[in-house]
Amino acid sequence: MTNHNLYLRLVGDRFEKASDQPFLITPGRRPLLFSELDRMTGLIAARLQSLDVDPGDRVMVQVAKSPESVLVYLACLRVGAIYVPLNTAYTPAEVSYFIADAKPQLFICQPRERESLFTLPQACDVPHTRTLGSEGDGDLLVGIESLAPEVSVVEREADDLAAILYTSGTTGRSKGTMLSHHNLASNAEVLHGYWHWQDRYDVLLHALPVFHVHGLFVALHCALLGQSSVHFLAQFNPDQIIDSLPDCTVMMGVPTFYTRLLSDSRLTDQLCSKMRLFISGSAPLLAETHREFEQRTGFQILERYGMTEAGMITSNPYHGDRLAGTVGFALPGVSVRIVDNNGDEMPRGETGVLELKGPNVFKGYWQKPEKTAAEFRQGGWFISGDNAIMDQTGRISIVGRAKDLIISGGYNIYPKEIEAEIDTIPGVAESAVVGVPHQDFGEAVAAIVVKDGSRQLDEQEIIEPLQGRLARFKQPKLVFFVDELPRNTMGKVQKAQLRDTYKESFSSK
Ligand code: MLC
Ligand code: AMP
Repeated sequence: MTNHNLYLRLVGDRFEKASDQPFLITPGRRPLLFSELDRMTGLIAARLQSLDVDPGDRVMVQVAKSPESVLVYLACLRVGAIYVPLNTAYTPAEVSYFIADAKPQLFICQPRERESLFTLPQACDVPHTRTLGSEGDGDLLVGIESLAPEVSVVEREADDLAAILYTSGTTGRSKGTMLSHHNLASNAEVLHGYWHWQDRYDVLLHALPVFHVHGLFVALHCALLGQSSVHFLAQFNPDQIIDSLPDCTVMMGVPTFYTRLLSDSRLTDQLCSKMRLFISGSAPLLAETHREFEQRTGFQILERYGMTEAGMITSNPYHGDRLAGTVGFALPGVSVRIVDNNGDEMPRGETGVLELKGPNVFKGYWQKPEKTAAEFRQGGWFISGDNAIMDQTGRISIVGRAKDLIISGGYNIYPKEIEAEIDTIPGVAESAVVGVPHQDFGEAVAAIVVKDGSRQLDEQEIIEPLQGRLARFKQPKLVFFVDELPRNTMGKVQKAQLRDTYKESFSSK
């Protein structure tokens, strides 16, 4: 049998001759070298095995971005475990749901979170818990050097799962997106080719979080396939970005990265003299940002479109026009069509819902066969929930969302989840949550609340009870009180009308 383990494609024995080329360069720390990857992941694999992590077991992590966190991901692949990364902003209440759903064999959290997380009843059922800090501290790696490194790479079939990433749903509760070794390998290989990765030459500027598709798979897989050094920054910090840019050739970011860079006078074409490619995705890039960035630096940002369930789906071309406001063409091997509500294909140039098929499309939602079935049409087309137009040449523009979703600074927020929490607050009759334009985050969360008249309520009294229940980035940045919510004749809340009413809310602040 061919071993389809993604680890073999990404690392394997490819770096035996890499000598001392740095892989992850982290400010203030010794770089992690390519030549160390095999041994280090072998040691961590041995630690995972000593904690009874078997192939197919889930390893859930909620840890700071660090070279060690990447090594843990690769070691999980190596032993055939399923990697389940969580946003570090999630509260213990949110984490508790993920633990109950994924039932991990091992949960790894930040040292300072251990106390609060492990008072949760769900956490008590996890066979093993360990900690990992941003400097590689914590008990996961203690004494690791004395272990005999695992030398093998567990055999995996193409469809075996490599990772589960949680995405919220329109019904509120998050679903685990099951991604196979082949889903991830095929997408990585396509991107490496499509973006003309320059092996052993490119240097990647990486300031994204590593618990989502963008920072974890798109960025790191390209770097590993291309044996590229990576400036691995804990988060988006303008000073560190400005310091790193002169040494880098490729940057990947969400639109907020680009608008923040544009507001920094230190961003010049000279600073970018070694750069060859700026990539944007995860949220719509304003045409104005695209234009201003080109004027300032001479670079046309390459915008691509993707989602957790399918990795990258379309991309503007490397050579040829990178048109502002479009996300380019279906990637090689990926089929895209635009359909109406019945699944009938729309004529070119007309708006419909984007559907897709290909080796990148996920294996379904973890233990939710009905939810999975509902997202696929006959013939295996996955319904993206994004409204799009395809022109005569096959070029795609994303023009809105059929799904009720807010994208804020590249993070997805499902209104239903926030509304459900607000509706439990005494004095609230009902609420509607919408995304409204925000200069920094693209969209930000606004809550429109109807009181039940039983008590006085102000903005703080809505936000305060959400602390500890919802991650900060999901909490409303503005609250409005109204007598009633606008509804259509079917009784459905008119979110479009609310978005329109409050569209200037942040610009007037
Ligand atoms: C932070 N905050 C946010 C926020 N990020 N609020 C709304 N939306 C966000 N995205 C809040 C914090 O809770 C805090 O609130 C305040 O804003 C400042 O926080 P911060 O930590 O200083 O923010 P910062 O580090 O500047 O982070 C902003 C950011 C970050 C945009 C750089 O959110 C980010 O890196 N986003 C990228 C997300 C990403 O990788 N998405 C890819 C998904 S994959 P307070 O009240 O406490 O002050 C995907 C598929 C695909 O979508 O196609 O790629
Ligand atoms: P996620 O669920 O985090 O994977 O987010 C996926 C969603 O992000 C997609 O369904 C789109 O709505 C949105 N998205 C990703 N890239 C782009 C883009 N370039 N332009 C517009 N929306 C995007």
